[in-house]
Amino acid sequence: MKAEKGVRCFIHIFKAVLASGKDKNKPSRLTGSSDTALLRRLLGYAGPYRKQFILSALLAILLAILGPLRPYLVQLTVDRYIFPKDLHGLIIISLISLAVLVVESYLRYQFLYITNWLGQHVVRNLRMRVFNHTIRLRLSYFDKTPVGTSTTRTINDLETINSVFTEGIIQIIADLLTIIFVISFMLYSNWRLTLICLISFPLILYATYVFKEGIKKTYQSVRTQVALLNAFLQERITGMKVVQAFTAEEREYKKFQAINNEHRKANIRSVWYYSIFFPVVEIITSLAMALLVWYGAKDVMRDLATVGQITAFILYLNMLFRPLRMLADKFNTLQMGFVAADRVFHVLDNREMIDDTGKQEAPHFKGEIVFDHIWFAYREEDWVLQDLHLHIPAGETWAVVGATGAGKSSLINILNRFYPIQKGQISIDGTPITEYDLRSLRRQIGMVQQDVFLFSGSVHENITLHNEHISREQVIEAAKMLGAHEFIMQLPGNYDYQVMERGATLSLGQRQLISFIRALVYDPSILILDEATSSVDVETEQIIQHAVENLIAKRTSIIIAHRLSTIQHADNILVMDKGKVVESGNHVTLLEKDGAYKRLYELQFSQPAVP
Ligand code: DUT
Ligand code: MG
Repeated sequence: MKAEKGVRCFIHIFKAVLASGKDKNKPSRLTGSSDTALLRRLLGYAGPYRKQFILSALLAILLAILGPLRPYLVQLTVDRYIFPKDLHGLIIISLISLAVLVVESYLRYQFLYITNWLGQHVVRNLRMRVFNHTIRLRLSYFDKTPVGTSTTRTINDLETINSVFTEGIIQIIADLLTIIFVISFMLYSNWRLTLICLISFPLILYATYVFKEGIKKTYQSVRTQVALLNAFLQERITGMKVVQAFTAEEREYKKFQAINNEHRKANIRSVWYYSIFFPVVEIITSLAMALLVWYGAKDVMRDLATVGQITAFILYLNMLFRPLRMLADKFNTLQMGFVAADRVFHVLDNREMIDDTGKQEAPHFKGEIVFDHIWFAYREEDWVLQDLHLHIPAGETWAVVGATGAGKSSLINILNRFYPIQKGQISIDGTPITEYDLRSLRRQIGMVQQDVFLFSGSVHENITLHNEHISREQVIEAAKMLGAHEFIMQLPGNYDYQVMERGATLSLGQRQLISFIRALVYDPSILILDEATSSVDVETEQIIQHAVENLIAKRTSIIIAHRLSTIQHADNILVMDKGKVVESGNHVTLLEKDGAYKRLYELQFSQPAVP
């Protein structure tokens, strides 16, 4: 409870400080939260480490007191021991000064270590939370969020938040306390000299303010430029084949050059602020010192000050101006931390979660699937499936054919709930799919997707997806069944062959085979194949065909195919067009119908020979 009080106290101080730094050009907040709300939320994440937080705050206070103590000791040394020529006392006070220095250094080490430790722990927790949240978001979130954005949120933005803890909050408090204590010590020693020193204070405050505002703007543009650079590079590297095939290197190079120029300009602007600010501060500090020595010397002559005090005040001046200079930087760090925190919280607050309220554990299905007047759109009212009504009896194999973009893949996207449907209901074995526990539902639906994705890692890991319950034997068995065992055995390292990112070191057909094995090892009760063999050669396709016949014999299956040869034995064939089923029946009845299916069939098989 004490910790909470302490935190509240800090927030209070901050409210005042931050309110003074508000400006109109602040980047718009995604969550609409104020700085204090963001800070409170961030500090909430430090909750488990409140001991460390309090300790670092205590250390900050101790250091703020110890700092000004040293110049004070110098003053005593000069006035009480050097001028009166007290050698014995001089040795003692030197030893005390040394002890203070050692203690201060040790405390500073502890302070730096703890604040960084704290920052790293908070950021680690927060990062895990962001990732955990991100992998639970609906696919529609990823459809509209660039990959780069999600990466930036979990990596760069969190790094920036780290600096709120390591260079932000506590350090600013420490600096403010240092300034307060230094001025108190100065006033206590000699108020006339103090006032002389503070004459230059408004000047330095103004310079700091100008610097802070300027650097903030340039920081923001640097960050924007970095993000642009990242996005550009990432996309070009992924699409390198297209760039090179269409000899677009020169044009891409020019574009890259333009972005780089902007990046350079933004950086140079921030460098400019630094290079002007530090000399200016240097000049003001020197002026303040000159004033101090000038008036101080006169005061010494009039016995209003001592030489020791002047020596101490020169040290005080440095102690006063250094934290001031740093404060400007730290406020920017804090501001950037808030901007980053705001973005990260925006992700965390995103409620586009997969609605996972189903409680019922999905059993090994018999496999009766009913699509009951389904209406579905990826984007509002832009119907991809319209009033779709299907009744697939348990154990049957249904095929779906139709033009590109007809909605075939969408049909299965909604079956395992990648996307929510707008109207109607889908049920399996008589229970709406929304009532099943999502994970158990998906485990029962084996799916070979149209676009195969492999992760970097071994072939084995790509098949099991790190599920330790699947043994190497099971994997090999499934691979043999699909006729993929031979090709895997020819890879260096066989099942431990390292697949590069996105499966770059394998052919498309080989990748399809691996994703096929992936679907099989889970022994699902419903099997869905979306163009699963579109890229393998005819011979391999026949082997798979044979395997598939065994597989589908004991479970409900939906097979999407462009090559009609693979689906002729299906119990029922649906011909889809523009989100609707336009024909349905088995191969023979559909041919008799002399409709869309017949036309497709003739196009593929009985093309008149080209003369
Ligand atoms: N669509 C989207 N967002 C997606 C996927 C598809 O808007 O994430 C649209 C594009 C298309 C329609 O839905 O107009 C149907 O796409 P689907 O992928 O279902 O088509 P398909 O029948 O599987 O086509 P293909 O044979 O090319 O795989
Ligand atoms: Mg498709």
